[in-house]
Amino acid sequence: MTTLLLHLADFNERRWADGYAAALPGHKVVTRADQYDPAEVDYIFIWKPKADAFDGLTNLKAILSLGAGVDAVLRHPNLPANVPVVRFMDRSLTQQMCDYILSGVLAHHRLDTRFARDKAAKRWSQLYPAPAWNTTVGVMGLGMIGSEAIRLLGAIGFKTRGWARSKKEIEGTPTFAGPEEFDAFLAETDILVNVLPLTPETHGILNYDTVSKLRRGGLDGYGPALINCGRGGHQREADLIKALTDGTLGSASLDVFETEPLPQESPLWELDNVLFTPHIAGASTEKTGVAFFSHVILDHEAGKPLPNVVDRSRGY
Ligand code: NDP
Ligand code: OXD
Repeated sequence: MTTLLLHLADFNERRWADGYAAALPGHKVVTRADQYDPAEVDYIFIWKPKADAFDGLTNLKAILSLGAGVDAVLRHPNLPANVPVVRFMDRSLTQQMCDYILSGVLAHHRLDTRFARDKAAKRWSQLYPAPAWNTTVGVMGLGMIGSEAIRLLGAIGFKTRGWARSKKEIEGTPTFAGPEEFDAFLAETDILVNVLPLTPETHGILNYDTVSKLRRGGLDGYGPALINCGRGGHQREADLIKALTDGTLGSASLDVFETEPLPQESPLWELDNVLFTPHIAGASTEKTGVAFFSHVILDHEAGKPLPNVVDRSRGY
């Protein structure tokens, strides 16, 4: 009998287990609280794996990651070698991420933090934000999320440009590839959106030097702006605080942080030009997660290849 083990750091494993049991009749679904033989486990479904996550799992066929970003999985010291890692990704997660990006782009383009400051000061100060086509949004990461965000941003009038590891062809959007084209990508960007995976190459990429290279003078003089919904490890928070304070950055939307939850003493809580969310830009629900991975398991048992397999050498 096929056995699926659930290892979900801060989620209710029992509820997910009930969902899987209903979707996978004839399978054994266990949680860490149950009695089971680790050597019998075929699949492990994980989120933020703890140190002992893979102990004794000698016959694993696949590691199923609830997170679309697999940085925490790949840096696990006891990650079994040669077992494929499959990451979650579906239309609803992509759409949620795009909803977050679009709302952030519109907020910065419409100078929301500038008007919020005026409101706090009871200041009536009219200024009419320019139309969307005056603003260029540069998207870092042109995978599932970044490419769809570019399509949707273009549809509501924004100019777009994109940056990835390899060259892409996107109609109507100039694209840039690799470190050698990074500065050219930044130079005409008014709102920088980060949806990269966190890898050794992208760690700390949102630093003072990067944001200093963004176009100045856009967003009616209140830019440039940054939106980070990739990972907290992408941003150097001390640099961003400096940039948001000295005017190098006009405003930012941050969904992810170097340390989560964001520590109480972080100055980011106080900055009135930062739109804050607690890592909720996108997520899978029990419904979407169980639907996706139960199909993965059933298809794999029927001999079909695993989808969304992570390339461990690239880190995503
Ligand atoms: P994909 O794997 O589909 O796409 C990743 C993109 O990043 C690719 O275009 C890739 O380039 C590019 N990339 C990777 N490394 C580099 C590099 N060194 N330099 C330049 N470009 C690079 O990922 P998704 O779009 O599905 O997701 C992206 C990330 O979003 C996830 O890894 C996760 O961290 C984050 N996320 C955050 C959520 C939240 O709630 N805040 C929810 C879901 C995801 P190439 O195309 O050339 O390979
Ligand atoms: C993810 C996330 O990577 O929610 O899926 O951050």
